[in-house]
Amino acid sequence: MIRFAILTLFATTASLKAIETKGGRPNLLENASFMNAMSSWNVTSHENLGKVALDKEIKRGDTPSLRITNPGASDTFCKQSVKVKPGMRYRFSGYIKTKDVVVKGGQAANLSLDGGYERSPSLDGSESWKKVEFEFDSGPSDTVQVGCRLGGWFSLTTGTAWFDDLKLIEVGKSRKN
Ligand SMILES: [Ca+2]
Repeated sequence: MIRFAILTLFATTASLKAIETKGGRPNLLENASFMNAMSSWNVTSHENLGKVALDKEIKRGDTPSLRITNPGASDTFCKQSVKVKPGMRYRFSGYIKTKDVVVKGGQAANLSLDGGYERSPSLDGSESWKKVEFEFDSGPSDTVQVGCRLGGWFSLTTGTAWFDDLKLIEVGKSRKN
């Protein structure tokens, strides 16, 4: 009975993965649409001001979205560690919706690569779902951290942003080589 349960769980996980990778290159992110709550995602927030939660009402598709709220000016980053190949180029895309986002500096709601300034276009104000994306090079790294961000380096932001249906794919060799 236990063995059957484990096999069933495995089969379910495998089929969810298949859905996420449907249509083109494999999505390197785990739990990219927040179907498994906060599994694989970790939160950092400047002065611990940000609040991160799943939203079952405002979402894309059947699974919840991720909601980040900065009640005070903060940089809140919900990110995941992903194994990559050195010297390759990657594209990170996803959907963002905003409400009352006010920037105290450069960056509003965006998708970000940790450890620098590489990020998607950022959205402020109150906007409906919009797709954003950017490409980056892995350089010498074999692991990167990417994720959903309200704020940025030296950029503190207030308001609420929702994130959903994220995708990280390999697009080819780095153009920097
Ligand atoms: Ca979702």
